[in-house]
Amino acid sequence: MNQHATTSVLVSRAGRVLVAEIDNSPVNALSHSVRAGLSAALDAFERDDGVEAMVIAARGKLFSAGADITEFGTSMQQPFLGDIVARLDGSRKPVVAAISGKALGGGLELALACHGRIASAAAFALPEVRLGILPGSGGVVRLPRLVGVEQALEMIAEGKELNSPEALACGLIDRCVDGDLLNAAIGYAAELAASSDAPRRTSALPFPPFDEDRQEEARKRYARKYPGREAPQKAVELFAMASKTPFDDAARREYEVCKELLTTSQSRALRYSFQAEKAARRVETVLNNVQPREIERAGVAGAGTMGRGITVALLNAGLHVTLYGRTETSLERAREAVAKTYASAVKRGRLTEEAVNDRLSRLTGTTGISSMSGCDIVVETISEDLDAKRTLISAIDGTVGDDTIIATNTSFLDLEALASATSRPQNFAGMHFFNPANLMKLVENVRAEKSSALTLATLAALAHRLGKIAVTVGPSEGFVANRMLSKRTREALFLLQDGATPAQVDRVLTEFGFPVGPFALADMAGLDVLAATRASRFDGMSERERSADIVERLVAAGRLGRKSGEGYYRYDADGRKAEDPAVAELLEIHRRERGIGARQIGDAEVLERCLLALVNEGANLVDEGTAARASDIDVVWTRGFGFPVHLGGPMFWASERGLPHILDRLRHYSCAVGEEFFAPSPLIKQLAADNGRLVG
Ligand code: 3H9
Repeated sequence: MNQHATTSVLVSRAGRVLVAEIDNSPVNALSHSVRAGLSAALDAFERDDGVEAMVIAARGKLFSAGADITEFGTSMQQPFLGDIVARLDGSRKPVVAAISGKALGGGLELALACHGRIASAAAFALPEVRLGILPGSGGVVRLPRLVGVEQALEMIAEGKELNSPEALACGLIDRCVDGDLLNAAIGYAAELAASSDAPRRTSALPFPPFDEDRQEEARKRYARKYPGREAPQKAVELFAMASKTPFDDAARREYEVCKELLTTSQSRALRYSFQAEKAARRVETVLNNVQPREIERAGVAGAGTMGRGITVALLNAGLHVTLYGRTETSLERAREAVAKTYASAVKRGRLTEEAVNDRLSRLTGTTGISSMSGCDIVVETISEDLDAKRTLISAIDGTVGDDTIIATNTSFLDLEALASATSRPQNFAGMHFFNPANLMKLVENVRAEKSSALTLATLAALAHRLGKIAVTVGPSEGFVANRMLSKRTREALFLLQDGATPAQVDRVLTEFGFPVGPFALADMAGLDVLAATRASRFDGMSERERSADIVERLVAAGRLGRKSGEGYYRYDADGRKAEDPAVAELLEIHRRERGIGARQIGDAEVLERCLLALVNEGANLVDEGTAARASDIDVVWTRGFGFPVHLGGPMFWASERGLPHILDRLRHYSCAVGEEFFAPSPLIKQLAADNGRLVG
């Protein structure tokens, strides 16, 4: 092939087919240089009578990640993606998209405007909604014409991803190939050119019916599933409009809506979150050109709930796993739990039997710690008992190779006390998973005093490989996640003392957007567990905090949370919760004994106190360097505790309100609740004085 490069697109000829390959590492984003390259390729294609068809393909690991997110908010340079897409659609000669890896957002829109789509094993999605926007270059007006309204809505309003067989089955692509994609695409393009039929334009297909009942049903569904989110609702509106509007007018409206959505605070928050997650992955030490170590064999020491979840996560990522359990019985139970997780994935159509067999074939169980000897990493994950952990870690240290990394999945123990149980403190760090570890996206990687850059880089890379977002934090009691959570929990308890009810606090926070309120969450975690945590922190607690012994009283009354059918709430046999007058009475007695008069507390105060408790502690964590950057805090809260991502996270939320206002409110609650709980963080004081922001 005779090849020349125009900007970020390589153009070549294969017989009478022009081949344009996008080449814009790392993800073939449709940056200006790509758009200019595609435009030039189209010029050549239209001009040259010697070519009768064109293929758009891509170099690298994926077809295209879509519009270049870094260009959002800048003045976009022509040619626009919409112009290119319109030219493709209208071409009198056929164009085929050859899709490998992933076609996302604008990348998929490019393919939708072609006259044929052929793919190897790939994934297809319009994830714009995750950025608070909607497709703006024909995704909304074209996709439903190919795959129907329901499938298109799921993809556009929810960001659902399809794989190649699914895309083939619903008509999104025309062909799927196992072998050489580019050659197959060239052959397909030549076939289309040889046909006497005019190129098949998606725009010429009818928009499927979308009647008012279905619109209403979709609106309600998304209001339930994505409360407070604007873009999914807008998607329904756009579909309704496109179903009764000529194609070109509808395409123009789609673009306008995309631009309008870009200016909303939700989109700003969601785009900020995307950048925050990207930043979190940049462990400072990794920036010093440290290449992470290859990890293929992992050990999991501890076969309890966390160990099982971590095992599944590692197996899913293609690793070989040796799972250590103390007894054959515990190991057997863990094996059954892992198999059950996979059986349910098969039942839900998420995994094939073959894929499960492959995963299970990579799992070895053992009751002998010496079986860990060949592991590249061992994650210790037994219960939070310092001595027991030290003993196990020391045994692991004695059996594995010198380079092996040992990570501990502790959520609050002193890392140095654990590191000192090894002869390799440089190869030791915390890796704090959240339950259920195979599903929860967040991992806190915790730097111990002597953890090497290589160790931290390797843990960050491993978390990424597991499909998780890792935030690397410094040691501190509870690290970032649990330290902040404990402050919110404390404030929620104070609110109960002051007169709020568990149901009110939970309702206010779920209305704000948290999936679950603090008291329902406490019932899930187990009140005995929380009482034990409070007991372990008792010495460091203030008088007021000690006196808020509501959890202890509930536990003494036999209310352990969901597992005993009673906690802050009462649960029926189906697990449905209801308020319990016995809890109201227990709170009343508690207040009487403490001499606290209950008062009516407004919802606004409940919300403000819970959020400010987070914001202030988050700022302290940044100030003292436990969190490397304020945006890491937001990643922890959006990914770990369901802080509504369209509000950015506590640091973004505070920055949007303005730090002078936040400082004002902290001072207000310092007086009303107690100086020691709301004493403004020095960082907030300083930023308020400078009119600065914590993030964004
Ligand atoms: C859109 O298309 C709008 C249209 O409708 C048109 C409107 C008019 N742009 O995640 P990775 C960076 S909206 C710029 O580590 P992976 C990423 O930040 C767009 N940069 O790799 C990272 O940079 P760094 C809709 C992007 O293999 C590097 O590439 N598309 C973009 O784990 C490597 O990424 C999306 O929302 C981008 N579009 O995953 C796709 N995408 O090295 C969002 C990535 O400096 N992206 N980068 O940190 C993704 O889902 C994943 O990044 C992807 C690769 C699956 C592509």
